[in-house]
Amino acid sequence: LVRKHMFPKDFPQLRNDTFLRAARGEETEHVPVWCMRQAGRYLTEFREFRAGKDFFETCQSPEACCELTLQPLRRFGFDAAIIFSDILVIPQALGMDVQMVAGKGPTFPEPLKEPEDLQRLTAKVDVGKELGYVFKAITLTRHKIEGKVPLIGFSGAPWTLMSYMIEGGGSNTHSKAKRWLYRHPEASHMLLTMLTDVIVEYLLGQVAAGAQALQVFESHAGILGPVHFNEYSLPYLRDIARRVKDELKEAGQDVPMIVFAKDAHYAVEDLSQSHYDVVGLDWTIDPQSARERTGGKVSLQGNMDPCALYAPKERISDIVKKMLEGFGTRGYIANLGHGVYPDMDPENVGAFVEAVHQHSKQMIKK
Ligand code: 1CP
Repeated sequence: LVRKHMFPKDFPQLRNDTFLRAARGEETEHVPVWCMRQAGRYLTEFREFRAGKDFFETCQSPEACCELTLQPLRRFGFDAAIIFSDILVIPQALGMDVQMVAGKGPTFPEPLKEPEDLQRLTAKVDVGKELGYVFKAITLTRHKIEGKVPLIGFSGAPWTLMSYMIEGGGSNTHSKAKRWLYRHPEASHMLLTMLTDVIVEYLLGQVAAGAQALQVFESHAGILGPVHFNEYSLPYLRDIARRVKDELKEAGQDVPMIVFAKDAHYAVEDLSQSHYDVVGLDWTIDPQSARERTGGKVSLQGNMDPCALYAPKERISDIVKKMLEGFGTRGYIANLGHGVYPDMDPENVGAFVEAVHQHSKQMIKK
């Protein structure tokens, strides 16, 4: 797929490859930093741009996605950008209706209820046709970013997408989706396999369009527990990385892949051996123990509590310093343990970015 779609697009030359080098475990002059949800409602310019527009229509406009991706880069010295989109574009590509309801979040009017409902899903998704708007957004953004920083593409992971498709939206217990795991294991694996096949093509299409790194979001890992994680999440995460990497290798490409399985601290060892270059961590795991448990085999990304950004700026600087000391400066990408909250003061996000750069430069010089 990459070979088929890859053609020279004359992208501007990359001027800051710190993030890519850290992902590969190479030396850097400072620790790179970006934030999950760095494009988001905490920015006034984001709220103004999004005002009155439908969320998924915004996702379908390459120009809008490009603008929203670039907004945080104009304010802060982030070392990477992540394409503005959403993980739920995949269920849409499979034929499901998803709406963004104000005050409620993403909503599926007709979620999957029983295994028979799998027949409603498109059996053979034409990824280029259904998700070509994301590829266009990536190509456009890669040009407009002018080589300032690398552009990250992303996808939701199979279990997380499955849980939305069955729950019909956000959930605390995920009990409807977990009911399938206990009651319909075969149908669950069938759905996870369908999703995996689409995700692999989707990620390869993003690279062909210009994505320079890929992150896979298993945001609902924590609800599973180790036994179910090993059966319903990890094999698919592994399969995605292996298939994407194999295909990229044949095309002579090497694009770092990040796996972020939120609240899956029990799985950190396994995740570090699942073909990803980087393991993203939430704040419930101690940096030093994460390093010890992953044995230097992968780079790590994370993991400051998003709420730590509510602290006064001097405190943020201290927290960042401790975090850097815990992870070390090599093979490390600073980030939050989850997305920036919508009520965050942008100045504190700026203080976080600056603290990472400042402290890490001093640590690396020594
Ligand atoms: O109107 C709005 O602006 C709504 C807020 C919003 C935004 C800014 C949503 C709705 N999605 C997004 C963009 C988005 N989503 C990005 C953009 C790039 C960036 O990070 O800057 C990304 C990477 C995502 C990925 C995403 N969407 C995840 C994985 C990351 C995570 O948060 O764990 C998940 C779980 C979603 C689903 C989703 N989309 C939006 C909301 C509010 C939710 C969560 C719903 C829930 O479970 O309650």
